[in-house]
Amino acid sequence: MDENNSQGVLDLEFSEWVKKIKNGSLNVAVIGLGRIGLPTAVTIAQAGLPTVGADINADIVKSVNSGKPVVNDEPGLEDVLHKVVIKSRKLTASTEIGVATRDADVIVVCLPTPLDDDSKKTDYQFLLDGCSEIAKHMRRQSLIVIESTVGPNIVEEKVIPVLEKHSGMASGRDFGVAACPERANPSTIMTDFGNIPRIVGGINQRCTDFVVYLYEFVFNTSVIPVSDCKTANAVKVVENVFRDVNVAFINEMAIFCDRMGIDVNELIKGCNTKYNFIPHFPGPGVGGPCLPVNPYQLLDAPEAEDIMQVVRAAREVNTQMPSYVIGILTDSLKEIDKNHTDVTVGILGVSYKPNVADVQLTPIREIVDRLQDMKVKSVKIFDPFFINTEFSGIRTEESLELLVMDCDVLILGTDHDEFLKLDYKMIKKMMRQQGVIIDTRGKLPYSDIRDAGLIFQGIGRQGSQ
Ligand code: SAJ
Repeated sequence: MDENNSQGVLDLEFSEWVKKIKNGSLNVAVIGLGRIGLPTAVTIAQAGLPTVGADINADIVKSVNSGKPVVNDEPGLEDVLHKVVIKSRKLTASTEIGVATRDADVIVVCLPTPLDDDSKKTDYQFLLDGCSEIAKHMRRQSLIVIESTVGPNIVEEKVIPVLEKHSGMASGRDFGVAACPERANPSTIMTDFGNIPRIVGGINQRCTDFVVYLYEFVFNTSVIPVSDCKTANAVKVVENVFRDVNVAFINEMAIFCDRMGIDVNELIKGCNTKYNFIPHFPGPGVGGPCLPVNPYQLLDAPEAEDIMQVVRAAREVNTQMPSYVIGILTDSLKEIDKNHTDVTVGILGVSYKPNVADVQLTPIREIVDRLQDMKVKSVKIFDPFFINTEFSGIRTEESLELLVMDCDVLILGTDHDEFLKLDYKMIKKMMRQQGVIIDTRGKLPYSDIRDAGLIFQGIGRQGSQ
């Protein structure tokens, strides 16, 4: 066969595909070496497959080729990266997508699909630009796997047309496509790969079957085949929208509890004695790279235009929770007869979820911004994962003590383990007169707080006796 028609992997019999994987001669490219792409690339290389990563960021490429990750808050990543770059030399990285894809049999795409905060529309430009570059260099009969989280309609309606347009090839006939959206969680990615099943849907059965086998081999987890790309992508966004809706539900129940004088923690505990109740917990809003983004990817689909009221309402509820926290603060200041311009507010924790160093779309940012807009006397921040850094224009404190000193109000923004066992008698001494503690996570011991002579407030906690 001439160069253009040299046999590609999709020409192989399934048994030959299996053999190529087992003997480590399947060449893989991973496009995008970020939170998901780098752990993905090192795991593929660790399975013995020659892997070339590509990233637009030269610093990332340089650090990968030196065997060191730029971001080192993924346990287990550095060891494997060092092994596959320095020892087995199965992984190299380049800033050129063409370099990564020109010899690749399989091209795994892990490019970002961020939410544009103003328009609430997902920005697919990074993904589509990457795919047009891949298209210019990819080999005939290569297999493209989209791992980026996209709306259910995006691979079929946007990605495949770009790949066809810039390659001059036809999907199905000349190259294969499958969707295998990532499901690993920031900070536990390397272990999640082996623990969380993967969902794979291809443009035809051959693509699905080939990717199912490859991902079972590489990630050593169960891989569930589904009918097509849109089904695989729908699974990913729907499982997270389900979570966003449930969080919104319990947030609204917490507001109801405040009006009723019921302790929402007691309510949840009671409901959870029923076998089919799934507990979720009220908070100051929903942050992170997934839950605040995935609903809009669902709502972006034209087919969602006149439906999905529940999904829309859930977003409304969750995005107004920072305002609800500010309302609790202003009510508390009335209770202690203090004007907000005279008070210093301390924020305990800014990460979007506990025990991680990640402020992506954290709801605490809106709370801090609102406090500054209100012109409170001063806002102080302490987060053990962000010591002496800048957050919303404020330099974070170096210690909990420096935060608490002379504060009138403390707001628990993130339930980091460090904040769950505080000495409230000490805190009472360090705060100004009649200190207030606002627990936005329902995790603090309200009786200890009250016994120490501090005022306790929370979301849905008016009924806490
Ligand atoms: N949240 C609540 N109440 C809850 C649960 C979550 O307010 O009952 C808030 C959290 O504080 C956070 C946001 O929602 O701000 C998201 O929380 P999350 O636990 O869902 O954390 P994420 O964003 O890291 O979610 C990821 C998701 N994984 C992927 O999309 C690959 C999610 O599906 C997982 O359930 C979650 O990790 C996990 O289990 O750790």
